[in-house]
Amino acid sequence: VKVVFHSAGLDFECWKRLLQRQLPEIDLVAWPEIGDPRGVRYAIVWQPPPGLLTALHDLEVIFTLSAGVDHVLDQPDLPADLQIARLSDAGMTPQMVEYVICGVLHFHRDFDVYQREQHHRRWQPRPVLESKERTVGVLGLGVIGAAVVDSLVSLGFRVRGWSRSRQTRTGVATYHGPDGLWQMLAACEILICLLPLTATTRGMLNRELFDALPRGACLINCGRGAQLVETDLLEALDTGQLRGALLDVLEPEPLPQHSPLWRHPGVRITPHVAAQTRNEQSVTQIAENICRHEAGQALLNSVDRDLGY
Ligand code: NDP
Ligand code: OXD
Repeated sequence: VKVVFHSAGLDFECWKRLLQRQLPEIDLVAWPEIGDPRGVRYAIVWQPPPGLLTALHDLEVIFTLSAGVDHVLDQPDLPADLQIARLSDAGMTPQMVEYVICGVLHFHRDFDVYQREQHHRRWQPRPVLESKERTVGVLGLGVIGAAVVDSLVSLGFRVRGWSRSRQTRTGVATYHGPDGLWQMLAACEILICLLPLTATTRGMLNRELFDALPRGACLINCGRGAQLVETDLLEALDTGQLRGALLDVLEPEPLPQHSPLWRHPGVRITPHVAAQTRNEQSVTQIAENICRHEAGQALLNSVDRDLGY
């Protein structure tokens, strides 16, 4: 069974070794040196390059090397009947928990304020709020969002969470659907986005949403850059409606040199590193799914193309 692989950032030889250890009959080939494309039924990709989808006529399943699948669904030449399976967790969840907790504590304990004070050689202690006096909201209660809200609850924060369908989590006030969003936002002093990029979530971190937060709220975006309207963020920071933003995902990536976000005092940026997939766990999920597909069984973590995630 020939499987095409494309990822700019991952070690192909390592992937080949790990996949063949689990499925010796797999011939993993790196795009574009794939030889005859006929009969290739599987591709494993992060950001498919132009031409890949049209060259592989016999493709049945595309496995993304990521939790988010926007980079595949955005492809104009994506065949309507192609199945897509994503990675779920794949070692990312504990990393995202660390990242978000780091960001929440950064704002909760005023590190952003003291960084600016230090710059001006000012010594100005502020009262320390207890975590139970702080409301944190999480957009997205999926595999990653659920673990994040649990960890915030364990630190004592007042936690609110939002999803598309109704979800319940111990210690979390949950909201769902468009109406639920506006109810939830009113109290969120720190808002974290862990949503997939879909037609509905694109551009939703915008002025209207920022205005629905308490004045001086903070934003942490770990979903996708295209969920954020950059000009609205800059305006909200400049008027003080938002106090600060920590952005791990940007649009486009890498962030262009001329972007005002690089130098804005209210913005901290990391280069899409909140959570990285672990090779062993990713290979195991994909190998299992190949076996399931070969046996005529439904794929795990398959993407609902209508919902976009
Ligand atoms: P899941 O599919 O498990 O969870 C998605 C969550 O978003 C679900 O709770 C879902 O609701 C909710 N959701 C989707 N659409 C809407 C909507 N229109 N309105 C309200 N809620 C919505 O995904 P993961 O938790 O695995 O990953 C989430 C995203 O995090 C990825 O798509 C990716 O963009 C991003 N990510 C970023 C990383 C980074 O390093 N920065 C690393 C990994 C992921 P419901 O529960 O009802 O289905
Ligand atoms: C992902 C990501 O979606 O790394 O897996 O952003």
